[in-house]
Amino acid sequence: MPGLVALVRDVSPAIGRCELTYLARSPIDIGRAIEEHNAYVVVLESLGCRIERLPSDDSMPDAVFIEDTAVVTSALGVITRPGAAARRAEVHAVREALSRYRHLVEIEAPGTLDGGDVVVAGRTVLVGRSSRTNDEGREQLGRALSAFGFTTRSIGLRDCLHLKSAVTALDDETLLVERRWVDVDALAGFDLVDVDAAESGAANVLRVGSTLVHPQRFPRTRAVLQSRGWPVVSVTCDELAKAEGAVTCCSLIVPHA
Ligand code: CIR
Repeated sequence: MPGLVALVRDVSPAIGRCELTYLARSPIDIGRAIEEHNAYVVVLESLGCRIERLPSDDSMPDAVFIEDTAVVTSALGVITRPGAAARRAEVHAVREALSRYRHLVEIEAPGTLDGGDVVVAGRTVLVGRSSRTNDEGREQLGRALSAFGFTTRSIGLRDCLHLKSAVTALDDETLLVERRWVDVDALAGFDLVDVDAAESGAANVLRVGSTLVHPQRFPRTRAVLQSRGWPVVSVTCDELAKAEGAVTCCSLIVPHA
């Protein structure tokens, strides 16, 4: 029977030195960050994922945000070249783990691409024009995936780190959006569900099968999703949010035969 693997990575003891773009640095309680991350992993397990947990160390402050190191589609895995030079060594362990489930290609210099900038919805791949992902990285991804029938669209962003801060897929036709942060005209053809206007940051939702994993601190947007029939499981990710992380960034969900 087809299953799901969730690749996750431990919280680094050096997470206090994480990359920051929009937030001022504030102290991260590592014990609480680890507890939150463990609880997130338990939720993924409860949704049917087999967990593969990679270690981290103090040379990789942002390693827990494993999403940025790869893009996983049904056809292919793409190992990224993260836009933050300090994060590039994170890809090695992920390459090794993912190679057991997918044929892999790599984004090569001078291309940069963060997995957080890539939303796969059906056969459409939305790629954010962020400070982490450049034209060359986007084009390399588009070329690799076009061979498998995927169409790539470039999406303009503002005021947020990654495309997935502003847009995630609820299903193959429907996107959850924070329209203040994204060029919605570029999302033509999709059904759009808006986050609650009081909840900036609530557009980052993780799909696991048909269930949505969403931060508990956004109850109004959760109510919107539930009123439209989506099952939602809430998780706490307040400490990792101080490192500009959210729910999608802490796993790579890999369907496998
Ligand atoms: C960074 O700036 O790279 C990390 N501190 C946060 C990355 C979050 N990644 C994601 O949302 N995909």
